[in-house]
Amino acid sequence: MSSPLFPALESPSERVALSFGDRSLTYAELAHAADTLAARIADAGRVAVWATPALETAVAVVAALRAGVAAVPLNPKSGGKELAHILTDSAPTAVLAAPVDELPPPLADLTRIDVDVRPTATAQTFTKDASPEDPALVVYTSGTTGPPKGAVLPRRALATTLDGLADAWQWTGDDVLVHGLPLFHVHGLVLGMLGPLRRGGSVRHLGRFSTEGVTRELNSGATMLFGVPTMYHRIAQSLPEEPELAKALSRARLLVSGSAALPVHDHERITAATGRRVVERYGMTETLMNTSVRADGEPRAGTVGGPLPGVELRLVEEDGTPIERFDGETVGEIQVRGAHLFTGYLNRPDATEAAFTPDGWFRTGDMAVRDADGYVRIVGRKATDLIKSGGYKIGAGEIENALLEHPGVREAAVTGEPDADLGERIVAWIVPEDPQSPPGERELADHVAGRLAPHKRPRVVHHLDALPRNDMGKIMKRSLTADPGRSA
Ligand code: MCA
Ligand code: AMP
Repeated sequence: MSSPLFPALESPSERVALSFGDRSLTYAELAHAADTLAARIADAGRVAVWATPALETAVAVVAALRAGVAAVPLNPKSGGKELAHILTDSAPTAVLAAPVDELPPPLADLTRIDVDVRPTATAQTFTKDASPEDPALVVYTSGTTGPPKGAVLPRRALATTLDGLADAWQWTGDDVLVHGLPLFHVHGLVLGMLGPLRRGGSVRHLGRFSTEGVTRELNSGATMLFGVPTMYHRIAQSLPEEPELAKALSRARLLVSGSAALPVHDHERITAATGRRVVERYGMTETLMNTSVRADGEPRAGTVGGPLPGVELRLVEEDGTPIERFDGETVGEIQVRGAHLFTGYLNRPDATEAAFTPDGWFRTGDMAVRDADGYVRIVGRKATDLIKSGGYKIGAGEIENALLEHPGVREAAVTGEPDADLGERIVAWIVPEDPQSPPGERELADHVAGRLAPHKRPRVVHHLDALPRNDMGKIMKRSLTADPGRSA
């Protein structure tokens, strides 16, 4: 029999496993709730999970994993178009949701299973002998063009990445993690929720991120904080006015940032106010975690540390030749190999094949250099059409397609520009159908937010007479730069 993903659920204790505000579950309660649900969904094939930041989401995902059934976490703020795509593509047999959740129309045709976090039925243990290669999760992630693709993450990838992080961070069952990350992406769900459960530790979810919540939890026993750079930026901004926040952070055993680069200025402000250094790790939906600065290693702002246990990492030239130099200046694409990788994109053998080299290395598209000691510094991305905003990866093409569906839009191009809070903000360049009454910024933002998701909405809209194109008719995005004279 393969080893269980959550050893602490095999002989569950009265220790608190999860809490969301004043709602919490011990390991014994979690085992009871998850196994009762697991028995119900054991033959479901694949289930969707309405991934609100609530106990029910955690119970639903743990139940699916116990039942050996793949779970597809859904962003509850997904717009109709995005949701319809994910449902058609992943074809779940049921959706798991909290009894209080109202589900939007695209989910109406699906069998709904309410998640009961305190079932009255007699406790029963449910374990299925799932294989390490069986899919555990299907997580949707944006590419440069087209709708999001479902990355199929097998059980061994989850186990490999969480055990690699445990090694790098000396992460144990004594740790209490606090975070306010969404539960429909790898960062919040795999690292932030399944991570503590695999260690037999605790997680306290803030519901939504706030510096007050971070202060409260770190001052009352939490030992670790996970966040995206936008959250650490907001912490750095708040430190001068919130002395309690500085005290709380200085108590933490480990502060971890990921999903995008944390600017050195924010690293420095946090260290100056708290004496603590934020540790960065680097990952991707398809690869889970690749590198991290170790808890006992030298923290160096601007680097993401070295490869985690079990991860092979190389930099390659444009033509695929591996770069052997560790000189801190030769830039190459990061490629990775190992048991932490996904198995492929659901229903997209073409995209899966393109993502790997013939000898099995995954092409991340991230460009980096390596220092003499192997620390990786990410310096950019191959594709300019991928935008990282608030830690979310957003494809320009997906937003352009949504904008083109607005009747007032004739042509559209989307770019990212630097933003102190979000890292990058989404900028839309629009040629209106009627230059006399172009659609406004708010109208276009609502249009995109309603179809895709609010984090994909443009934050700035520029109106143009025509998009700059080269002789081949291709839009020259690099020449789209803010010119106050033509701003909407
Ligand atoms: C605003 N809102 C709207 C509209 N405008 N709703 C509908 N229509 C509109 N036009 C709502 C938003 O939904 C949001 O609601 C609120 O108004 C504020 O919006 P926004 O400014 O976008 O949010 P924010 O508060 O600034 O969010 C910042 C954030 C967020 C909290 C940092 O970006 C975030 O949670 N980021 C985490 C991303 C993440 O986990 N990425 C991991 C993927 P409400 O406040 O109710 O939501 S990467 C990954 O997994 C890899 C493996 C890795 O390495 O980690
Ligand atoms: P996603 O596809 O949403 O999982 O995002 C993965 C991408 O986030 C990676 O390919 C990187 O570009 C970026 N990323 C994640 N962690 C970091 C980090 N610590 N520093 C810089 N970029 C990061």
